Amino acid sequence: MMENVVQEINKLKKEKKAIILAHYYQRPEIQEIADVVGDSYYLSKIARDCKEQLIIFCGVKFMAESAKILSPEKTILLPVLDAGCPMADMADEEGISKWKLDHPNAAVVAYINSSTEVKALCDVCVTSSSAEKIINNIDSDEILFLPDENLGGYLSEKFPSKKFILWKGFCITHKKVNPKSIVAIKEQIPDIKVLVHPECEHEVRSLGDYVGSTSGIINFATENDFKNYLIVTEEGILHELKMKNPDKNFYVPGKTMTCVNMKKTTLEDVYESLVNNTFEIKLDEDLRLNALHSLMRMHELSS
Ligand code: CIZ
Ligand code: SF4
Repeated sequence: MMENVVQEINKLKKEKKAIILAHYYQRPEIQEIADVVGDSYYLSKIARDCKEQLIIFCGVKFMAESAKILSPEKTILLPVLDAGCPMADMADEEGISKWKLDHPNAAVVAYINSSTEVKALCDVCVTSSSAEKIINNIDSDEILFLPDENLGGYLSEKFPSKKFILWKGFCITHKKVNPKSIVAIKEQIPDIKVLVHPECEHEVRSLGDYVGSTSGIINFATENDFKNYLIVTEEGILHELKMKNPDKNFYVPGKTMTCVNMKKTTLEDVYESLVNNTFEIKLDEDLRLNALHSLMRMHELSS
């Protein structure tokens, strides 16, 4: 059955001249059928620049919407309608509008994990792999950062001369890490390198030998010669890590970290999406234009 679906997907993809993009947090079998696997920054670039006019975006809604914002002429399909990001849902337009009134001189910086409506209210977007470079290029000394309090806290430590005011959102997957489980593994394997995503809480980040985005974590483990790594981010990333580093050992902190929303997309969903054009991302044009500015600035300030 499984092999059949893969064959059908590949056949339909050719017929329809489609490209399949997958985030590092997707299921291994989805990463395997994808044409490109990456983080949200890289995937947003590929979606914008690829020649294909039909994009199957295996990820969560804000990623597919970001692709649509940048490439309105392309058809963007999200195979699972309710693959969302709970963190993105933690920032609401009304609250942000009020926040902006309270801090009229601040630059409003949105993690790309936010809705299109919220992006439309912000000055610039960042991803975890591009945030430092972009914030370095922002003139303003006062920054309203949303929705992730942990990534914002991490960035505020990197830029002590800037004043960060943080929205109180968080990722439910990264919040679950128990720092004690990291300490316990370090006791068992003293030479292990701890690689942590900045969506983790401060106490967890402070135990990291390296803190960075998914692509940063993959690069760190691939470019260094250490043997053992503790990977403190969503487990989907292990697929790429093991493929690139078959001779290294990867561990997880206590319980496996799984994002339920990222795991919703199955091969059958991708197949259905190619057959039925489901689910097409459609955005109101005024809203899209209002959100476009912050994503274009992300690409400008990070290149
Ligand atoms: O930016 C992304 O793709 C996410 C959600 C995580 C990361 O660090 O790459
Ligand atoms: Fe959202 Fe966290 Fe899932 Fe990423 S891992 S999509 S931030 S809930």
